Amino acid sequence: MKKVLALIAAVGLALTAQAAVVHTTQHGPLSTSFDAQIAVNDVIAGIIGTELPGDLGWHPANGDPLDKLPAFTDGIGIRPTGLTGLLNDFPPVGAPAKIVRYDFPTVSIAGINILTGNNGRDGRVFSTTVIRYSLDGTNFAPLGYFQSDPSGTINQGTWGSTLVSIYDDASGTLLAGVQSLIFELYAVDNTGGQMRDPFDGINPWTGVDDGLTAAFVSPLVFELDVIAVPEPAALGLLALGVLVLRRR
Ligand SMILES: [Ca+2]
Ligand SMILES: [Ca+2]
Ligand SMILES: [Ca+2]
Repeated sequence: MKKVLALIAAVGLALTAQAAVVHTTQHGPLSTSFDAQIAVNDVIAGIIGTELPGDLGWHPANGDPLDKLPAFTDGIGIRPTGLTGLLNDFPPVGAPAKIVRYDFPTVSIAGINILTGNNGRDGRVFSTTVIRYSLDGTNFAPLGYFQSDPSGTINQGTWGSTLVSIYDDASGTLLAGVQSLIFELYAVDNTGGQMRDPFDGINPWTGVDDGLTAAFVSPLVFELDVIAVPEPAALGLLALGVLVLRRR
């Protein structure tokens, strides 16, 4: 019996290994273009994250408390201040500008969305994020490195927002049994509206040198959405709803 279980576990691991974590990027012309897609009842909705050692606080211009940690999970996009979620510039090369942790009751996650943007429609609309997850609240493993656009992409007046969606291309479950996430949010730009990775030389996540000096201008992070896998009960209701619709 133990051998069978071990075999099942091994097959499960093999299947998991084949599935790939991927991300897609959408851009909108306005800073508000994706407001209707912001999740309001997601896993971390309303949770105030914990800033971890190495966190660089906020851009000096970002002075409204509601534009800081609460903004990441308040279910709305850019606020009238125009400075919502603006991270600090000039992080050390290779280091994030902000490191924030979220803890929640154990859940399976279907996807993670990162919404950034700027009324100024410049390089601050991009995002680069490393996400780590924990099944026990203590030990963390990397989910991956997610750069919204290829290095060298230039935004000068075209895009006001960026929605990065992270999911598993072979499963409705991105992460099972998770109780903590860490978001490491990096600088993205060089003041010229040009997306760059946060490294000089080889990017340790991609293995590629983008040939550009490290980004030092940080994004405005409007929202972090962590979407749970629908509960079986909800799926049942959904199926029932489909049945009812079909009968009509
Ligand atoms: Ca928000
Ligand atoms: Ca949300
Ligand atoms: Ca570089």
